[in-house]
Amino acid sequence: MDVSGGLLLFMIICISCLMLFRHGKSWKKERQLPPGPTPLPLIGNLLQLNMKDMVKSLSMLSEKYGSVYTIYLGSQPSIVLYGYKAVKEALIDQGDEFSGRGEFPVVFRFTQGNGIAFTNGEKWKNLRRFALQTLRNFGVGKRTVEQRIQEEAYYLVQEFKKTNEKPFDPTFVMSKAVSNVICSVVFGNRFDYQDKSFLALLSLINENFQLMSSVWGTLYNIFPNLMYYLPGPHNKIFSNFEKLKLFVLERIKMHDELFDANCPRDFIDCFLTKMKQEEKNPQSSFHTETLVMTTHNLFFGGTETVSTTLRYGFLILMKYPEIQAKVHEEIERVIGRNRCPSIEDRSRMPYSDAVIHEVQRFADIIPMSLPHRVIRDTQFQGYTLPMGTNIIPVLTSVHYDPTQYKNPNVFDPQNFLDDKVCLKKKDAFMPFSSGKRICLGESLARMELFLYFTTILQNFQLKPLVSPEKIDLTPQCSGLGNVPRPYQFCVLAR
Ligand code: D3G
Repeated sequence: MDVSGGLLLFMIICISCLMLFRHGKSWKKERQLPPGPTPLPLIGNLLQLNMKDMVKSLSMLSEKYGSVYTIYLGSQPSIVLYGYKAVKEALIDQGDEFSGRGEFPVVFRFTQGNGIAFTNGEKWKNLRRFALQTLRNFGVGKRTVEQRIQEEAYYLVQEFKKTNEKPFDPTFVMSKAVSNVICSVVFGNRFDYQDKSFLALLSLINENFQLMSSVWGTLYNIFPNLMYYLPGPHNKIFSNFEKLKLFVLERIKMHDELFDANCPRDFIDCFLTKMKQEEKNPQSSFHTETLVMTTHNLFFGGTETVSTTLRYGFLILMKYPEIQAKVHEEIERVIGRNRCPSIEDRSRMPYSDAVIHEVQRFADIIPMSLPHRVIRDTQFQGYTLPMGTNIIPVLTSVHYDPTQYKNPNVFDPQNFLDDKVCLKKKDAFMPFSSGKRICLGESLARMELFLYFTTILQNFQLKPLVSPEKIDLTPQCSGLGNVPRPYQFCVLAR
């Protein structure tokens, strides 16, 4: 070995020792953390985790380490909560302590802590309070939005009819219908289904949900400092987010130009009003960056999760035609053919309601929630979790908890029906997560799911292109989301 080779080797040994020493120190500090697999310097528990299916790895680790354990994603510890009991005790019983948003680098690189879904502290509290109030003022959870969804469901039916019983992929027509509801509330208008630029935006959202659910999104979240410099599909996430941001910025500019304080048209106008009211407050949570990112979060979150659930739901109903037939029967009996479904019908349609709940449980669209963190030093199940520790509440482990559901791997609407065939509420049902970070669009999403499902099934029978046994319900990829495999189907007029 020559001198430079020796020097290089010496330096590598020094750096490795330094890292092991640093790791050892932080280990000591974290010695009160729950048990878990031994991490390696820098890569943490990478060797124990399958990037393609994190939930499966977390499930296997829970068999050895129990319902609360520590894993290292890179050099960062995260506490995994596995099973209904652990998730409930954290997110509900100790809801305040567990109310922080954990690290999510793939989104943070873009939002810089300014979007409502990915911010913390007073900023988050102020934005959340404001958003909930403003969404309510624009009719979310009320008749105004119900009518908006009914109108959109009508357009959706017209689009389905245009297919003339020929096969088609429902992805984008569904995201157009779903997105138009949040667009009406946030931007003040819906978009025409033929609008090419609207379709382009929805493609960006759809692609980002897929990329964030792929190995690349998962790797970025674990090794942001390395992935930042590496080429690969993950870089598309950021260019797509930038394009979405440009669109949002343009809409905000248009709102600013036509702004009339006496006549707020939508969420953006109300935010602009709030910005003007707090102009002199340097601590204000309401400024252009929080407006842009909050609008983006509502647009993204309000589009992709509901349309993915509906897309998964159609696939499930085609796999189980006897369940689809029972929904048809209930719609026929309760609503008939001469009027459109309304939210009032829901209480008289326990079977359809149970099917929708079961779709949400089974499809389990956001399997690990969005990451949480504890906002102060927290005692939990005999451990001390230092302030800021990341928390992974595994929602799959709630939805597939054998102590809560008889045969969790089987799709069965009876999970949500009692002996009297009434809807049975289950505590272990958290598709919107739970506690203080529960999805702020929950009531809007539930309305959309009910009205779109029932309106489509009132008008059509869903017919697969392959025999039901051949339909594969396992996700195409699983990360941030569980994304269903792409498919085409025919819709036959009833
Ligand atoms: C992702 C990126 C930007 N804004 C929102 C999201 C997101 C993912 C899942 C949900 O929101 C929950 N509705």
